[in-house]
Amino acid sequence: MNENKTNINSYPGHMAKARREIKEKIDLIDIVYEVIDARMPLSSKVKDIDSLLKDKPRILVVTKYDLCDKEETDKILKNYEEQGYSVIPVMLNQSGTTDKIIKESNRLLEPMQQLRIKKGLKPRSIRALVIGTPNVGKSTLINSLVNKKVVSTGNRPGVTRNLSWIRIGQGIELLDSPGILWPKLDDQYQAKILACLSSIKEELVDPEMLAMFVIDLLKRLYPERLKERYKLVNLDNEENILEEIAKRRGALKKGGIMDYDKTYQIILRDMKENNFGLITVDRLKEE
Ligand SMILES: Nc1nc2c(ncn2[C@@H]2O[C@H](COP(=O)(O)OP(=O)(O)OP(=O)(O)O)[C@@H](O)[C@H]2O)c(=O)[nH]1
Ligand SMILES: [Mg+2]
Repeated sequence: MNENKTNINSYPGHMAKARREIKEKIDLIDIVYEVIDARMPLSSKVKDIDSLLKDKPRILVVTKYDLCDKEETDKILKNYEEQGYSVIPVMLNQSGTTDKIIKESNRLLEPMQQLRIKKGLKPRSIRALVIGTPNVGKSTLINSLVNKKVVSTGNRPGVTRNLSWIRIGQGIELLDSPGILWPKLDDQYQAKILACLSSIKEELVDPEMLAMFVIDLLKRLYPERLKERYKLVNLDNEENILEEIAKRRGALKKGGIMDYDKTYQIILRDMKENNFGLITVDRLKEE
């Protein structure tokens, strides 16, 4: 357990187990669906998995595209494409957006099927592994591909606990996996981004630290949205910002004293529930 909550370090035992299981099963896999969240297309990408995934063909599935700032997200997706990734944005709150994934999988695996035909074998079902950080939408993606609720989902990290196979029609078998992080979250900026968009368990993070991080982030990237949400006149002083939010939202204790804890929770909830509008919190580094 993390003793110092202002320094986020979350690597529960089940994540190490998931990595081990993926390592054991990878040879059975034809293609990997690597899932990232469109609101944090850089931060939500699992680190250190290239060697784990060997040289399997991959599709970068970008979930929550309906929730992001498309202009900013598209810049990052273009960069991934330039690096050679096959990138497919999806809106899993709507139906029909995953058809492209099946088409692209068949296209990427055509050489494998051709090889089988040459050897006198029949083409076989494609086996796809779904992988990603916690809460990015891996299980929702599977339900959407299958077109019914076959695995549990929820807007919090750690919903899926085990690797499990799901057979769907359309010649594909899917392997759902629990969200994974990496042993040392040494990039604390990235850790905070993951935490404020629900990919790290709330209990592990200091609410004051994270709420102030959110204020700072929005001040930098979306100052107008921040002002608009809480009807703030200016963003000059953090203490004033907190006080204004507390007043507007009635986060006050007896005698009108400001309730800091409640104020932090309001800010964190607004972030998790997308109440600042369509936002993307990652930016490519300037050249
Ligand atoms: N609006 C919107 N919500 C989505 C989308 N994809 C996933 N979600 C929501 O994101 C939350 C997390 O989805 P899950 O499928 O449980 O995520 P997961 O990656 O399986 O999470 P773990 O199993 O906990 O690692 C749920 O509340 C989903 O409804 C999307 O494209 N758009
Ligand atoms: Mg899941």
